[in-house]
Amino acid sequence: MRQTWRWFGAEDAVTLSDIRQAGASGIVTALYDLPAGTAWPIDRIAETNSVITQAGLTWDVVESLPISEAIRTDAPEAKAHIEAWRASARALAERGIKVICYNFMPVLDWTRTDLVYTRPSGAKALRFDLVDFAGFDIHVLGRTGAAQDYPETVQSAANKRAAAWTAKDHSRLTETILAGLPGAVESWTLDEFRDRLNAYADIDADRLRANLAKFLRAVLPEAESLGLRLCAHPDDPPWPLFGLPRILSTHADYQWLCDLYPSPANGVTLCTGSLGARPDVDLVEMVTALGPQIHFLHLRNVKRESHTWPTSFFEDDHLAGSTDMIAVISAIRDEENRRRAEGREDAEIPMRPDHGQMIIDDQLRKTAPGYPAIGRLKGLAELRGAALALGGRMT
Ligand SMILES: [Mn+2]
Repeated sequence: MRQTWRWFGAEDAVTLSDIRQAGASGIVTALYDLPAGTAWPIDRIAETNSVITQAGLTWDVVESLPISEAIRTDAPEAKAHIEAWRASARALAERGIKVICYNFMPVLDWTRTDLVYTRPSGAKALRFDLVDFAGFDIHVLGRTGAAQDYPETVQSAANKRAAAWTAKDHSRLTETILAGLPGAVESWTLDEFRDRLNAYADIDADRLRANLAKFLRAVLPEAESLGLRLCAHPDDPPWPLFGLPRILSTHADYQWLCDLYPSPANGVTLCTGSLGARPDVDLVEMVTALGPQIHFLHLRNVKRESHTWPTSFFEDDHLAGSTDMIAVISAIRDEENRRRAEGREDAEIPMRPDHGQMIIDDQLRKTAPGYPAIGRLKGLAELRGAALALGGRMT
């Protein structure tokens, strides 16, 4: 595996030097200040690339080249936004950046209810508490029909818990849950959020799939000719939230994606943390079945609290949690060996330790939720050790 690290640019409190010291050799970044639907200027790409290269690292993966809500909903601006996306992809290819991660989650990106869930050790983790989430949906947001989206036991626990919430609890939950929204967290109000949800009133999973297919058919032929490898990140958590459809949550969803347009350009970001929140996803089976299409790996481990979904979970240590990470790494090693035997130039799959707990000095340094320096360094070191012990290659 190629050891990469997500870097949020010059504003990131975790510097490129920190990243090298952690043992990573590749960078995963994007032009985060440009809104979805904007074509990325080639000089901005070149400038970022040069800062990374000067630090002795390489820009291996773009995460993400964002897909606008207009594209997801097939609104009138979709055509122009797809053209802008293609222009950005062309500009990236021209600078030699070939792996582009994207997601197709409506409105919300990843969603958690607690960003500082304290573990017995004192480490702080990200957590999704299903009862808190249901309580927020039913009683704070007050979404019509929300209650029936949850099992009865969850509904009644949520009703009981929400009855004791203060105004402070309401704003803490609102801020935390809306923190997964791309863009400025502070500027989102519940009313704006409701407007965003309303844009999907007529969009079910089938329509969302049709919109993804339309986008892919527009971008993949050119991406393929440029040697780009697009890779779709799974939904996080991998089930519908707030009545919104989600279409990249299971192995079958990914099989649909790969079958839609078989091409090296049409690939997968295998995020063991997102997919691992579902007990019916077998990650080793996914690595084996979709191996040739896996262009990017996010290794992270969640601890599920029930054997069904939806479920509460928290982000555990990289080698702990509900996913057998050693088995996943073995399957990845086999896929990389297969690629080497085939002579594929992308035999080493870029991998990043996806999230880490806040440990030691992380709690003194302001970083994006899930992206502290030392917690991720620890995760990367454990993953590297496991991969090497299993006979994998780490670059
Ligand atoms: Mn991920």
